[in-house]
Amino acid sequence: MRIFTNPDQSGHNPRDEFYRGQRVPCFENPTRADHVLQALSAAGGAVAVPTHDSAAALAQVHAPRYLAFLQDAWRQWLALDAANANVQPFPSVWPVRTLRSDVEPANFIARLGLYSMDNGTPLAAGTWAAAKGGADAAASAAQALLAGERAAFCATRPPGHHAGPDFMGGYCFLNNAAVAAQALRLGGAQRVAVLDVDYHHGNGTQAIFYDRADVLFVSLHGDPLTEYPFYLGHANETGAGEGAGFNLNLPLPAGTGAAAWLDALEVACQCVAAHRADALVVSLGLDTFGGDPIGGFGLQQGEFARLGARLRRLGLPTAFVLEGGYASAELGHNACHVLEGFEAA
Ligand code: SP5
Ligand code: ZN
Repeated sequence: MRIFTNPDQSGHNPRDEFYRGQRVPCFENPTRADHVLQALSAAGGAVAVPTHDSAAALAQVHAPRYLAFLQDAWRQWLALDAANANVQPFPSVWPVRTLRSDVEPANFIARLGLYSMDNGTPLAAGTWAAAKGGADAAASAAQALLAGERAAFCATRPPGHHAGPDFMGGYCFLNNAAVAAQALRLGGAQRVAVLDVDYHHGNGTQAIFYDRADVLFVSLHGDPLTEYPFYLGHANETGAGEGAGFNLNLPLPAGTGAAAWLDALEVACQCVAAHRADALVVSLGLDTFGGDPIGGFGLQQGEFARLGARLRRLGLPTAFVLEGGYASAELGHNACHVLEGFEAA
């Protein structure tokens, strides 16, 4: 299977994030992609740099003013004060209910709040290049499938599934899975399914496709009543307008073990099969691993192999996109187990 890297991933390297009022080193860091790449290439994956530009798909899944902001944000931050090169900007105010989000403020931190869903998604000097490189990897995986390859894997970071039409959040900036799905549509796929197995609900992907019937979104994740992203991911979110019936959420309580998780996976896969899609995009979060520092499920290597094998049985051209997973040292092995399960089935 072709493994697309993101040559610019390590430029997104913010120092720390907030955790219970303290600053702690970022869970989402460059070592993650290094571990995944090392393990997948050791297992015989054909490593390749991105071959396609994601610009056309990006313009259809994200708002122009959000893309313009993200691309220029670090320059704007430095323009406030050259000493900001060593300072992380964080939003501190957000346009919640009753406040206006249609007017872009002139103040940089206010603009950062407008385009963020949380204060847990730090920007760095290389954020745009890294996010764009990941989106290009996703577009390249889509092209590989359109050219007839059975599957492709994007070993990229930062992740993408929390990034919505016009906001960043949950360590995500550009929605790689949505880019892959949209690139498949642009390349002629009539129907696409996105299956999100990250521990956290893929609120951004859901939002991007919520009123569309051509892209099905199915997710199994920690119950948002207690788990990030908290404000989306409930079972009664089923799609709107043309997209009614094309969104399926399977929230599971924190602490859910392998058996119940595999049962939910079966429900999710049957929904994907019923969509009669031309291609599948898997938002592959590995923070469902029992040893993950921020996820609350207990999956082990065997379940990752079973996940891969079950996905294979769907019989669809499949693009895997790495999302979360923060047990860095084990991340590569867990990714390998998914792909070995897929390739052995
Ligand atoms: C892509 C992805 O997995 N994003 C996750 C973003 C989660 N951000 C909030 C992290 C808060 C950490 N909470 C730790 C709870 C430990 N019990
Ligand atoms: Zn996650």
